[in-house]
Amino acid sequence: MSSDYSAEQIQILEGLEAVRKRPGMYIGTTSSRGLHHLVYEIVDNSVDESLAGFCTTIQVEINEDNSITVIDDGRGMPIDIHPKAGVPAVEVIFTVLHAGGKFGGGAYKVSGGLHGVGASVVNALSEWLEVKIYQGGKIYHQRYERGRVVKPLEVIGTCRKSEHGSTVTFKPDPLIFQETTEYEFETLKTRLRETAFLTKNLKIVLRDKRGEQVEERTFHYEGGIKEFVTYLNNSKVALYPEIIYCEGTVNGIYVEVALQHNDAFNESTYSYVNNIVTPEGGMHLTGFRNALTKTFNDYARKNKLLRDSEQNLSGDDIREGMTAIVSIKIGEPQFEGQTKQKLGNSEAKTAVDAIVSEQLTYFLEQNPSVAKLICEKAILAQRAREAARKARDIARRKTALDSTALPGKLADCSDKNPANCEIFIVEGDSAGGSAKSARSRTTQAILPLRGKILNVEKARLDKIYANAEIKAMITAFGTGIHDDFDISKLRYHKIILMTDADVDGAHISTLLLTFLYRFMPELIRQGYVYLAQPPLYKIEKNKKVWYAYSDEELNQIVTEIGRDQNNKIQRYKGLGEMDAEQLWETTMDPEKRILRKVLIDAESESELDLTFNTLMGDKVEPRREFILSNAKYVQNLDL
Ligand code: TSJ
Repeated sequence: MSSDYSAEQIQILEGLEAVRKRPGMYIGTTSSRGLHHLVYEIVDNSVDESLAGFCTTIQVEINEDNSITVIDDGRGMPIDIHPKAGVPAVEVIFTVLHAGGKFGGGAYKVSGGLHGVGASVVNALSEWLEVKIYQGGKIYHQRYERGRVVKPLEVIGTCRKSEHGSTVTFKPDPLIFQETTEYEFETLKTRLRETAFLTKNLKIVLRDKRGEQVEERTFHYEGGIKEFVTYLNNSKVALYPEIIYCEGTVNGIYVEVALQHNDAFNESTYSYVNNIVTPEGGMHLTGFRNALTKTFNDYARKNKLLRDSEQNLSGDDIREGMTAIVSIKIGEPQFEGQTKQKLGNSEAKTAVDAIVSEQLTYFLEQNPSVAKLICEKAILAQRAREAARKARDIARRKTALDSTALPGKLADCSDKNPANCEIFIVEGDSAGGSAKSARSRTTQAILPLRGKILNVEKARLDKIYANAEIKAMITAFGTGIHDDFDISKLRYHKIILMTDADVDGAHISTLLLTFLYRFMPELIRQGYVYLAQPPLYKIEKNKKVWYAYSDEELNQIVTEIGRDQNNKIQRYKGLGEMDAEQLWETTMDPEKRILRKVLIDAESESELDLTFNTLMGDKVEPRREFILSNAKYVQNLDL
């Protein structure tokens, strides 16, 4: 990182009015997510200071009024006068869009949020913002309102000469964040924990000062991403105790990789560039995968774990049950793809490949028992994959001969345009029957499933493909699966999971979501998956009927119609208690029903992955913890 930073490096590009006019362009959205983005944009600056080697602790405070204070013990933002602007550099950083060497070829920013826009955008979108700088025995202060300077930079006090750092407090503008200006402790906690994992030795403290008593969490991981892998594997049974770790710099690219296998079957690899998650991977991930496949095959052959007559292990075989973090730091990252989340720099591939190949080879030679465990697991995976392929081939040949390839239990709709069509996945044959008579036949298809569906977190591929309920869903959706998956063949643009509003129903929804998330994540990512919302209560009074979908709503209705003995209140325990007409009216009629869309927050996919294996994995203790803390992966949506 450059050390002779000066005000000159800051380029002036554009005014902040544009940011207030079109905030979405700069932070993506003004929803709760955008609100939280502001914090990350500020914190990222302190993380950069830590990466540069000058900052050890970052404190983030949620204040009583939902303003945020970020405190670091770095060098303190520069206060020298900017030669062109004639004002202190800190003022330029806060008032000029794109201020920062990032856009002028310097190195002011290394990490950065999804949009990498920085301090001036946060300032523009804040009702007010105050900065304090501790430097050379003095405390400097400046205040802004909606992006404009209201107080010039001035010295407001003294501090010890040895004291140094930057403190920023901002209050998000309610005129911009109209949906909500309330911060969620859990959301900040997840993100800051991830940041701490990715920045070895950096201590991050999160403090919520809103309640009666202050809630505080500290994240400080000396092991960095090694501890991240341990954390992600916490709800699983590790195949070996070691975390395999590779680290080094090639051509200015700093590479860090940590991995460990567990006894389950899913791969969980998360890749980062300059601390930003890259959900679509890119060159760094490709380099990692190439090195992994090559190194393990070389090792297995050399040590006769794989006979000459046997096929090479595939990348998928080696990555079965693997949890890995790939993190690189690169000077000028180039992001590609539709969402600009895929790393395009080909030199990153070379760098990761070189470091992992060399250090993994060494690790395997030093740890032959671990190497053997991984190779044996991969060989089993290879056999299961082969068996699954045969099963699929047979299934494919069958369907080719069979004229009605669709599953027998499916009551299909007549419209053939997927955009108009929906499929209800219904728990139980009896509810399936009601749904079949209730539905609108042109656009609504019904697929009843019998009882509990297979937990795909605990089963191998061959068993999964042999499962009748899963086969029925795959053929009904029409998309195929894994390598054959083709979203353009999807036969319904709404996949609606309809289960009882009780614990068993919730369990079945979770199993179904787990299957969809693991095997057809694109369906969720592209917003095709929904949860039906059946009513919890039916209220009858003087021949009039109301339905309530929550306890609050029940209360509200009863308050409105008056509390007396004429009220007949029925608690629905399952879909089966409703007749076809009621089911249509309350849960299926597109005009009246409530659907909840299932969403994956790309930025926190590691948390979601953890959610699924915590819920569906083997260990009981983490599962209970999860249910108590009850993370969210669905969003309410009226349709
Ligand atoms: F976002 C922000 F800009 F408002 C902000 C920046 C917020 C917070 C809480 C901290 C920071 C920040 C910036 N912390 N540390 C720094 N460091 C510098 O700006 C800095 C200081 C000195 C030098 C140098 O070369 O002497 C270079 C830099 C980048």
